[in-house]
Amino acid sequence: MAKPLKDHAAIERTVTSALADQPIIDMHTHLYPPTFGSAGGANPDPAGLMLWGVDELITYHYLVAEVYRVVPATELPYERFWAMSKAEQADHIWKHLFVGRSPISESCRGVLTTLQLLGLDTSDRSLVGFRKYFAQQDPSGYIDTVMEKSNVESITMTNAVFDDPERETWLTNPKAGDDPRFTGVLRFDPLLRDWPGAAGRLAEWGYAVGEDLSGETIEEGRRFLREWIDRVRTIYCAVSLGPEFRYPADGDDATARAGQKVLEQVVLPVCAERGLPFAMMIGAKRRELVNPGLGDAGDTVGKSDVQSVINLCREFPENRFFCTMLARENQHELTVAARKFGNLMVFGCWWFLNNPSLVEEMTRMRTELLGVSYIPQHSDARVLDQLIYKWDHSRRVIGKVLTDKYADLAGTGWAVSGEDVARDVRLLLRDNFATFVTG
Ligand code: FIX
Ligand code: ZN
Repeated sequence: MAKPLKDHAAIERTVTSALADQPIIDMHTHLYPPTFGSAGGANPDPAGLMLWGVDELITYHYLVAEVYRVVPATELPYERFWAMSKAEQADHIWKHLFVGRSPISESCRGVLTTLQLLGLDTSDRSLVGFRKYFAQQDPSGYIDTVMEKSNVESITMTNAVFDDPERETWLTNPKAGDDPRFTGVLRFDPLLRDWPGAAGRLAEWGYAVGEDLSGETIEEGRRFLREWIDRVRTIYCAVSLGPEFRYPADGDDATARAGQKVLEQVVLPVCAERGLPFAMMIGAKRRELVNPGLGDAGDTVGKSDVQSVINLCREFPENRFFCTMLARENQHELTVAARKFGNLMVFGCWWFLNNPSLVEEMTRMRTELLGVSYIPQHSDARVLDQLIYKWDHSRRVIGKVLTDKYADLAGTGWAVSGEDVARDVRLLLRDNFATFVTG
């Protein structure tokens, strides 16, 4: 019989080391291997999709939004900011969010956690030394450094097939995704959010589809998905859906009705046929409705409809669904929905929820309602180095919650052992995902 953990301090030590020692599968990022072009280091490719280094960290769209709160567009027009070099943008953000004010927001703190855990001197308020360090790094070797420091064993990409640079990379270099440290996820938002636009693109690409979904459209849509699932070697398929997403769709909205038909007759059948989960990330209100001048920073959050997720899980029992919602207000109802369906796996504290106060609230609630049968976090990293801070910060909060929960458990007289904790942490940080993906 394994030795039971006696007191709160022993439990805390055990939980902290179990989390630190557990390699993570990061199930949702926007990261890429060097085959997609490296935008950092000594010879940056400005068109490269592999973002890394201090200037990319500082110009992450979360910080762009925050700097525009202190230097408004009336003072610095968006077009002027976007015309700056990456280093000039970083200098502007560093001056106003780090030197001119304390960098205590989660996004600012994250930059400093990353630099600190890389062993750099974060008491230095100049960027010169940091830039010198990154200029000396080799992109591929640096990926190993970041994965080792964050203890991430596998990085899941977001391969958005309707984004031209992404699609062209795959078509010109079939080996683009061969880096064993990365796995592919086929992302196709327009298929469900804007079928008329998507149909036009597919037709350009040689698929005999029609906006009216007639003729061979359904079969050709399935061919498109199958071909890209194979090219990307995708481990699940994904979309981001707005807060207005409903299943079934609102009868008056022709585009939404078309999206529903594509979901029912193309996406879910192909996912089921290939045994792939379908991930729905719901609640992002895109920048066109908010503030397009901010670019990726221009999106916001809206409350979504959990009943639509319930309807899908019930009506498609042969499909497996990942789901995360962006609004704090949706979290309790979505977590309760996960108690009703074994084919629903809730995951992550997405985007505007990835802050210690909300990660703690969500992780406590999920653990109390679901035990260890959920996926507490994904990084959503867009800049490689962010893996270091996003996982350091998340491990700390998840550790706080698990320590309390195991202490409560020990209080019942149940013998909590280090082996039990390590097993549960392995489920939370890796095996719940790995098992759900293979089905
Ligand atoms: O749709 C998504 O995958 C979102 O995560 C992104 O669009 C968003 O910009 C982001 O990176 C949030 O963290
Ligand atoms: Zn994302």
